[in-house]
Amino acid sequence: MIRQFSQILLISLEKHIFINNLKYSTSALPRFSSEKYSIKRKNFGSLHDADLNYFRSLLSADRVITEESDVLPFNIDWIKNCRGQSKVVLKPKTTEEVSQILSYCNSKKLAVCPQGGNTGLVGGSVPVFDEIILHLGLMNKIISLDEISGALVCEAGCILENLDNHVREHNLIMPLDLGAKGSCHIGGNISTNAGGLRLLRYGNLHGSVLGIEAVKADGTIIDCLRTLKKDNTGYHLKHLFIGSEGTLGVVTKVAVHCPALPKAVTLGFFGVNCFENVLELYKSAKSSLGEILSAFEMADNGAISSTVENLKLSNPLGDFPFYVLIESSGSDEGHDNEKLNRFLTKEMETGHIIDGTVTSEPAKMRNIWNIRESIAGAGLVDGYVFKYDVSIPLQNYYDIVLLLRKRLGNKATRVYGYGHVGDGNIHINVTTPEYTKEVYEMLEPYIFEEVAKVRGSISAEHGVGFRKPQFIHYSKDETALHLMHGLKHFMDPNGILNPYKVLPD
Ligand code: FAD
Ligand code: 2HG
Ligand code: ZN
Repeated sequence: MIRQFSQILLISLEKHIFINNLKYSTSALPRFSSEKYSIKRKNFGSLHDADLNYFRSLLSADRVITEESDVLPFNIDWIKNCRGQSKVVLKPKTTEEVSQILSYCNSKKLAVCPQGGNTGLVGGSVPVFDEIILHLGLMNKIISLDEISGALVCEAGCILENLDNHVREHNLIMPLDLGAKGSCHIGGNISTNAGGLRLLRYGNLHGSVLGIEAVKADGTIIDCLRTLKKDNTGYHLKHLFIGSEGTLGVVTKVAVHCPALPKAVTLGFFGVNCFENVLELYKSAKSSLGEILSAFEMADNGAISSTVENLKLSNPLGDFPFYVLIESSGSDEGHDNEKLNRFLTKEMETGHIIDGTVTSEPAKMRNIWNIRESIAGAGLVDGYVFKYDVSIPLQNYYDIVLLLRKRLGNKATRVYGYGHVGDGNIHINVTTPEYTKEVYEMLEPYIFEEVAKVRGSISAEHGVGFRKPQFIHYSKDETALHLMHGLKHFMDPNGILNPYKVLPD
């Protein structure tokens, strides 16, 4: 029954405009991060003509970008919050070039900011002062794919969507998917330990990454590029580079395990009356769908409204306080549909689902995913967006949105929550016509204090970057921070790799 009904709803969805990968511009350039957040430049070397000449001799002139207008986009982050003052972008093509660049920079104490697709949401991908931008975009070769084991080996600058398209031709998929897939690099994904929409099913990158080649700050190439599932020979060094946001080394090649492409995928989008029912639905989806449950995402009314009002997407369902997106992926359509239909019938009877639409058609599924993935950019149309990405125990998951709405009152244009319920990860977006210190100070550290009260994490999947080092103690105790500082010092004694990021001074 739900299937017939969904056909009608999905016809109207087909008119949607795909907006993935579009950059949303605000009219004014952001202020320099160093001024906005009062940061003092550390004692690094400064770039001279002799340095540029060295880089030109190493890479050739066209891979040393110095024209101010060409460098500008590399200095500004995706949400137009952070802006660095770098004078040069270097575009290596090989690991050896990365090694030579770093060895040179280390000897001159020139600071370096590694950059992938520049879709990071915590300001980690752009410089703060005049760090040299090391852009990995030309290191984009696929090296090998083992169809039997599913091991993909490629360079760090490969775009995630290109990799996914490539492995799909061999009946495999990438173990991760995110709204930024058209721009983000696998090296950036690994460096941020990106989560995204498939984590519920395939786990995080600490499980999927089989091997890594990385270059240390002094230029040493660390070869941990194995494709083995099991390899307990000593310390698991690859994990140092997963999620360390370019502060411990530059990832140059990766080996990733790609699971089999599911033969039967079905996606449902549902209207739900209250957050308690979102949780009931999740509990029931886990037990009823079991191994075929591959995504369970939630968006509140404000999140979906922002895509409707700001991006002119049409919502196929009526107005609901909450929306849930459930995906099942399996290998036997008949068996999976039977399970799904039983689950949906039950959940409509219990009233956990009030309205919904279900489809297995690829184009229609893409349209539904598009609504979900567009939320990240929709808020930017309001002017400015403060973004928070936290893990909270599920029973407290949505409380923070209610608290913030009350606290901010009419100071915010919108306050909405959405995210990966299945992973206990909520994104809170607060939009305003422009950045103001007043709203900033109402949000921080308040939000982190609230998260710490329930022993949550102040950064679930986006990382710490430039924006959160001073708050990391809300989630990590002193002994852990001490060890992190020790590791950083050991790996990068001059501190040239992505300074001002991740660790507090
Ligand atoms: P960048 O933004 O360029 O860099 C991110 C960090 O990694 C920086 O600290 C940078 O210095 C470092 N870095 C990049 N490449 C390397 C390298 N080769 N070696 C060493 N360090 C490097 N994140 C999620 O986790 N889940 C999501 O669902 C999700 N959805 C998103 C949706 C949208 C629309 C956007 C804009 C972002 C989203 N993100 C999400 C955040 C972001 O896309 C991810 O963090 C992504 O993994 C960053 O990849 P990138 O190549 O753009 O890296
Ligand atoms: C998502 O899940 C991303 O859509 C982006 O992690 C979250 O922009 C955000 O707040
Ligand atoms: Zn997310």
